[in-house]
Amino acid sequence: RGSPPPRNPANQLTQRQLTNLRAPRRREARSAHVTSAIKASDHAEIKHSVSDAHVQDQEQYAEMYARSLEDPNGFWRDLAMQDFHWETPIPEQHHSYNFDVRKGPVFTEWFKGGKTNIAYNCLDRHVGDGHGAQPCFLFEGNDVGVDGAMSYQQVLEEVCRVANFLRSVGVKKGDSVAIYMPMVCELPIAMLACARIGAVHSVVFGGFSSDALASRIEDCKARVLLTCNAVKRGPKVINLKQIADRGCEVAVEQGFNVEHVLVYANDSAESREDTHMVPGRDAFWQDVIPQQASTAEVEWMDSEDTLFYLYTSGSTGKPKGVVHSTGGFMTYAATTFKYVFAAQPGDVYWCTADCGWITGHSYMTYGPLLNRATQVVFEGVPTYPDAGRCWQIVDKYQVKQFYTAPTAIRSLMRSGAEWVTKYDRSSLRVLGSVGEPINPEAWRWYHEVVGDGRCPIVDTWWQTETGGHMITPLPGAWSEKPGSASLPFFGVKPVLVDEKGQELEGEAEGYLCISQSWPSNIRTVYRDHERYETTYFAPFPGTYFTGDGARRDSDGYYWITGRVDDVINVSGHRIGTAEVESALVAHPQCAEAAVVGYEHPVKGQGIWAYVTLMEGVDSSDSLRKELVMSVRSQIGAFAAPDVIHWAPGLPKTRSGKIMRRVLRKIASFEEDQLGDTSTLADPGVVASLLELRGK
Ligand code: 6R9
Repeated sequence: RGSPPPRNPANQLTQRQLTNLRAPRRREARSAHVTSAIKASDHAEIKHSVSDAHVQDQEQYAEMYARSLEDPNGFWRDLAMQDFHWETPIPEQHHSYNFDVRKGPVFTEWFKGGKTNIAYNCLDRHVGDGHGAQPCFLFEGNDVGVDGAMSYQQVLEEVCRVANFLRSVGVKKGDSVAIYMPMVCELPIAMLACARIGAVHSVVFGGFSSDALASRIEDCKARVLLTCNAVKRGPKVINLKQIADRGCEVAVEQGFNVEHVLVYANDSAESREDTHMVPGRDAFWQDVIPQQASTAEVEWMDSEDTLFYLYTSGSTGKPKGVVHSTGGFMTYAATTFKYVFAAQPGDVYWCTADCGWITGHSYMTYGPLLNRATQVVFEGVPTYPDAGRCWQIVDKYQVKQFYTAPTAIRSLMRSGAEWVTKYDRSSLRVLGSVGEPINPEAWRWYHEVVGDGRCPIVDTWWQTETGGHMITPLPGAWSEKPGSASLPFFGVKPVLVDEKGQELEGEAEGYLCISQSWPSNIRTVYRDHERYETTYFAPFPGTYFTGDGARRDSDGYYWITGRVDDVINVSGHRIGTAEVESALVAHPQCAEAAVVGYEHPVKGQGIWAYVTLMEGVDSSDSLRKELVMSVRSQIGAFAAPDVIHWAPGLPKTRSGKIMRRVLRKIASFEEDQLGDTSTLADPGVVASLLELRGK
């Protein structure tokens, strides 16, 4: 294994790769240099006052927070009963859990015995209260001028029709349904239709490849797939149906058969006549859904019945199917939405996330509708047709709360303030950030340019596994510090621990864990409860381990320092290094691969792949492209490595473990800080990697 040091010019990093690397690097929010930059800004506090916020000051918060930890059973029962319809009321005692692996199996129950339905609470409840005519979705297409609106009444009727269709093809409570769609209103409608009949949705982000789709379909055994013929993203047309068809074929090769495919015809991207349909399996949404009845019986669900699976990447192995249940998720998503966005019924809210990720579940589909918001559904990308698109949409719909990822802020920031200031943003009240640490520079631009210094920034830290916001400012309730997620939400008890699991008090930096159950914590990993326990509960017994590091300052504010495991966060997308490595090694000429993250000026982190070729194989630009292609086809374009670094050998310990720390230092041009390399089996490897990287 391993080829001799390559000699041709193609071996070095390409000019393009180098140009990407040489872009100014931001160290503020990560790595060792970070702490001092952050520390210096500890005192740069900004305080807003928000007249209609639900929590007015830190005193009120402290009181509610204390009760939420002391009496979780009562605190959350009161909120859940007061805000939602329960067909069977929640029993007085409804909550129990065990987070301690030493004391037996880990489990969580909230509102157990209460029966409800989340789709009913999102739609029927508001329509029944006389709000049927209120706009529910404001659709903004990829191309300027393509738009539309749907009222709560219309969404309810469409959800019922889709629910009836699903029932007509045999979907019952507890069955899995896969959804692979772009950001059109029919995507949240499809999710709500599943929830209405008790089917478990598994949404697969539209950027995933056919292989990734197939493995998710196969893992959750979804016999029904809802998809779309095509979508326009900026100037590009993406043929989703072709990818979905291939995904179904791959599933069949793995022994699993998708029986029904419902295809929403997105005529603005591709005409129906051009869409390939499989007779007996496929039907167009527009042909079969209008024929269904516009009312459908609700399936009353026990609070602990599963609402959805969402696959997410971890440090090792294949993606995990994160399981969320009905009542806890509903209550927590709705309550966080209300408090964190200072939301009032009827507010116009816009989250740029895709429903394929958790943010699109909690803060697109469910949280806003549970609070009767009117929300913008945007099919396109923030930079098309130009860098002013987001602010044009904010202006057009008079958006009050805007929620996006730091990567989008950084990319828009580069285009200049004039794209922002030419539009009216006076409707904005709260600006949110999610997905990765926001560097103070981007924070200030967001605050000063986008929000004219008027709007609080809610930097919300949370995860697929947590179901909702965990550490976040509440608008106006306390001062914000650029780059800090600040304080825990109700019911959340963060702890910082050292490597030995010792809890650290006061000002400290360590591994971030959560020591009490909150209503929407992950219930299990689908079909792998053991993996659930070993990943989240075994590392620091008695707590849920987040995989993130954090620092707590003298005011008790938390500063998330990023993942401490082998997960890379590219533009807010979680990518497991092991997944990318296995996609690279699947190429017949690749002997070994090791992937690390490095700082990227726009994406937050980029993907740097070290590749060792098979004996006798020469590196070349075309091989580089094939390797990138291999990742695109097995995972998706968003996981494509930014850098392929030819590696005659990888730095390993004598026991054969790859020293990723060394690879990270080389990728960040910090070879002066390699640290102790004396345990390397072959110390010469480092020099040859540096030579092949260039200066
Ligand atoms: C919601 C979501 C989770 C990981 C998480 C952390 C990072 C998310 C953040 C943040 C710093 C924030 N993350 N929000 N880091 N500040 N405000 O993104 O879920 O896709 O599961 O990613 O994202 O590293 O562990 P998910």
